[in-house]
Amino acid sequence: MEGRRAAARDSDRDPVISRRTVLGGVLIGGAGLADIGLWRYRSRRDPSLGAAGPATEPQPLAIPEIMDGVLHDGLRTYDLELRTGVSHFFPGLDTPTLGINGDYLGPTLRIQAGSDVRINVTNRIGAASTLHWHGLHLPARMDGGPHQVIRDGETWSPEFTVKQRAAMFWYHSHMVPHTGRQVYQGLAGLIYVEDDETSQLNLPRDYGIDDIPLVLQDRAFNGDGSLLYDTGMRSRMMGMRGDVMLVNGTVRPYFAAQTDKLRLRLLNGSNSRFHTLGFADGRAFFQIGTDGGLLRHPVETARLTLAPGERAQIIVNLGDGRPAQLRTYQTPVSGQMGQMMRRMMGDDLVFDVLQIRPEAQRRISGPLPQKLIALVPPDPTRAVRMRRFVLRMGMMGGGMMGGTGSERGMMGSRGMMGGMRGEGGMRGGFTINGKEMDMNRVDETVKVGTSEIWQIENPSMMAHPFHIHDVQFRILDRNGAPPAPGERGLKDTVVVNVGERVRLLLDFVDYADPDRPYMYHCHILEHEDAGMMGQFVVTAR
Ligand SMILES: [Cu+2]
Repeated sequence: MEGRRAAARDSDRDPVISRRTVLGGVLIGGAGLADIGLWRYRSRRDPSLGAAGPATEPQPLAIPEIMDGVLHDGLRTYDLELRTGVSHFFPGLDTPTLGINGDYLGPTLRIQAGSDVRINVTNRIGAASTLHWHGLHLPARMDGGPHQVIRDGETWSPEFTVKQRAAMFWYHSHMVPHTGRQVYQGLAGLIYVEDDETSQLNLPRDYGIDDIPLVLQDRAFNGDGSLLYDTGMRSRMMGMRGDVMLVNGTVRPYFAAQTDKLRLRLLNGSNSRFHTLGFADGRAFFQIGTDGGLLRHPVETARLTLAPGERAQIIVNLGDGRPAQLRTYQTPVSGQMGQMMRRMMGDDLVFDVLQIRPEAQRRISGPLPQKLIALVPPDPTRAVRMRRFVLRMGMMGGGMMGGTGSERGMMGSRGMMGGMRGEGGMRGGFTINGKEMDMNRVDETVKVGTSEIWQIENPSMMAHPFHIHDVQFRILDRNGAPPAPGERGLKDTVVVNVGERVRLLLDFVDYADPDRPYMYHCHILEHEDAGMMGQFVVTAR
């Protein structure tokens, strides 16, 4: 679905104003090309195709194939192949893409918790890549991070035990400094972990029927239909953004619901754009899960913000039989500077995500359980130490929101136009604790069997989603205040807003390996590629 501006203030200059219709009292439009933002990305389409591009008819939502693997040598075995492909996001236009066992994205791996698995990953994309199991707790050498490179033509076969609560995880390329480009082109897929505790709950669980995965990705396109991935300074700094929303690779999807409740498993699979979700008719829904598991209780809400890398599970009630339009809204930002940055980033675009069409005959799902899973509140007293992580952006994005004198001094020494590395090729700017990512440097060493508090601080001018490999952590507080109810579950990615200090509690329960590091990084992929990443090892006590 084409992005549109949240405000209609420029509608009279909008060449596609005639496409706008009123649905559920909310202005829905095909805008996206009419651009007033200073730096906003927009697709470059062939003018003969019309201003909003060729695809304006709703398409059935694509559901990724589910893959249960086969038992082989006592291991549940999954075969994945990274491929080049051609996708048809718009009728009559070929889009070269990357996919896993297909043209774009990959199958959903369904795994029972406790299983021993082997995943054979064969790379046939013509370039080196990796596949990282985002959110899974496993040995560092199985993690699929930047140290587990799979060269073109090779197969990598990690084996590990799945030690998770039931949740939706995902896998994606982690091929620094090309992670942003490879994920953008399609190297990502989902993992469903099931367990007995969650399976006993009365929750929708028919994959593709009432348990629906939704991978949200904004993309920009060139006039010939190819993906537009920009490596210029602006996309390095703000992260790559587009004006077309793909949901499981579908432009403007609809879904015919056969049940009166839907469980939506949402992944923000965008490179950099935050998505704040809600329904056009204002209906509330229940959040039941976070990144790494279910919540203790359903949390009723009308809005949910997901940063890149974050997941959530929600239950939508369709008992009234009315169509429900899932869409995005502006993500709240604070202060005038935040507003200005948002305009510059094109962050005032909002999107239709999914049109849900309840069928006349619907299966009754029964009441939503009031209690979900057992989850004890995090206990910070068991932490043996605290570590600080200060996220900083170079150029105009850093150091202007406070921080210590020495931090400002460091900014000054880099200069306002220090340049950046990553695909853009330049260096400087994106740091954690003043350091850019270095594959040959271990930044932190933690002891197995201990718990720690990690305090993530953001003195930069943008919110950053901080992702930590190896662990599912808990959020203790944000600037001293307890986390929102929807964040009180297991997390592997946490938003650190401008000026915030977020404290996390991490348990390092096993898998000591002094030689192979895990990563922690910003999940804005262009920031990660530019150096906002560090490495830690877990060592024996
Ligand atoms: Cu970032």
